[in-house]
Parts: sequence; C-alpha cells; structure tokens
Amino acid sequence: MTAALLSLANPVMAQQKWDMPTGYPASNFHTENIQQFAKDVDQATAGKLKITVHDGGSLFKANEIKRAVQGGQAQLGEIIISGYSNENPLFGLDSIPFLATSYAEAQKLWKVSQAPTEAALAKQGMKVLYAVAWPPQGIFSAKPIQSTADLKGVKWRAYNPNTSRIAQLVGAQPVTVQAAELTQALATGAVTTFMTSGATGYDSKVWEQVKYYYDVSAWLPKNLVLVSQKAFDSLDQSTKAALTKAAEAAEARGWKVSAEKNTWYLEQLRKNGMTVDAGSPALRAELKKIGETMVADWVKQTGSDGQAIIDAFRK
Ligand code: PCA
Repeated sequence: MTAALLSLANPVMAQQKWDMPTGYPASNFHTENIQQFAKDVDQATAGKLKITVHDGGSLFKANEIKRAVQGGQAQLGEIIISGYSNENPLFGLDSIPFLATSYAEAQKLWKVSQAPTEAALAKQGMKVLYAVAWPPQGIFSAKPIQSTADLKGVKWRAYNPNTSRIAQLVGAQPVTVQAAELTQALATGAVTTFMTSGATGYDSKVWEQVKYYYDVSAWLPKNLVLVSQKAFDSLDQSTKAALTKAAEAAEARGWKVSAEKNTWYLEQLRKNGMTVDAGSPALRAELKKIGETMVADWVKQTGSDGQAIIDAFRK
C-alpha cells in the first residue's frame, strides 16, 4: 500500500534520450571530457538518461547551439560563451586580452562573474551545468610577426566578437570561421593568421600552412555546457542529482586536463615543424595596450556592475 502510494507520488521516470551538440572535434579534450560526462550519467542513472554527443558541429553548427538549447531542439549542448558577447557584454569578459592570463586567474574571473552569467542564461531558460577553460590563447601566423604592425591587412580568423575587435584594433581583416571550418579556411587561403590555443592548432593541423606560434597567453576563453531548464525539470530527483554530480566531476577534470594537455599540444606543434616562442616584448606590450582599451570599453558597456566584477577580480 505504502509502496503503491509512493510510486504514485513519484512515478518512475521513463528512459530519456538526449542529444548533445558540440562544436569541436572528437579528439578535442573538451569533447573527450563530454564523452566521459555522458558515460558517467549513463552509469549513475543505470541507463535512464542516455546522452548522445554530436561533435564537430554535426548536429548544429557551433554558433547555433545556444539557440538550439534555448529553443528545445537539443536538451543540452556545449558553447563558447564569448561567442555571444554581442548579445550581452558579460559573455565576452573571459576573452579580453591580458585580463586573466593563467588558469588560476581564469578560475578567479569565472568565480566573480559566474552568478551574473548564470542569471543571464537562466532568463533565457538555460542552466549552466559546468564550465571549462581552453588553454591560453596565442597567435598563429603563416609569416613571422615582430610587432602588431606585421598584422596590418592580414586575413585574420575570428571565433568571437572580441577576436574580431582585436583584428580591427591592429588593422587586420577579420573573417569569422568556426573551429570546424578552420582547416579548410587555411587551405583555401581565406585566412592566414589567428588567435587560439595550441589545442585548436593541433586539432586543425594548422602546420600545413602556418609555421609560427606566438605563445603570448592572452586569455583563456571558456566553454559552457548548458541544459534547457525545461528538460532538466522533466527529470526525477535522482537523475537530476546524477547529472549535477557528473557535471561537477567534468568541470574539475576539464580544467585539469586543459592545463596538462596544453604542454603536450605545444610539443606537437614543434614536432610538426612549427616555431613556437613567447613573442617579442614589443608584440606583447602592444597586445597589452589593446587589452587595456578593451577592458575600458567593456566597463563602459557594462557600467557599475561590470566595474564591480573587475574590482572583485583584481582584489
Ligand atoms: N579554440 C577555439 C576557441 C578557443 C580555442 O582555443 C577556437 O579556436 O575556435
């Protein structure tokens, strides 16, 4: 009798099959981490929640994933949050050059901006499951670069509004290209120069066209894994708990692997014939100036709320 009543009050959730689009290739460390996350959820729920990962922009292109989760076409997905800074400047905070340049600083920046970022996404019907930083961003170039003067007029690949803005500030020509199309854009000569991590340089085998990497460590952008609040609410309590727990583990694992693999990625660039160095003091100083301009612009856009975040970060 009690058991029957309990089962009425808390009906057994039917098995759910969820689709999870991502924008990055299977071999990428974020994707591997997501595969492990899906496995953990499967195990912890004894197969009640099955997540199918669709990597490399195969289900939705990288820049369409946020809208897909918001609109319920996908229950969850992975996005690069700075890709959406035109929507809300808060989303671009982690891609301002030389604001947060190490993993520890990137963690701190996330800590001081997590609550407002989550609130903005909650307003759009999405919940943040976890966040993981990419390795530090440097400059890949077909030609050697001594200073930003060498960037004038180059075809510059951008992956978010801030990388387009950098192009504008150095006088390069920005072209937005998602990671999944980077290899092709290089092969056709559509772009020759760009900022990203050793991870994406490795994933895209950029050494076929690009010979120089300047490891300036300008920022560490983050990928966020978002779930539709509606989809989340459709889960029973124990499945919700399993998902949240797997997400916490994925976040911790992701940050660790990102840092560990960074060294390995740079080694692979060298092994494939690329010159990897820290960048000239002139180049670094000019990029720092650009970062200062962008922080000032960001504070102008975000007002006292933004200033409070910067102050908390610098404290
Ligand atoms: N790789 C992604 C974003 C940041 C990174 O390191 C890309 O280049 O698209």
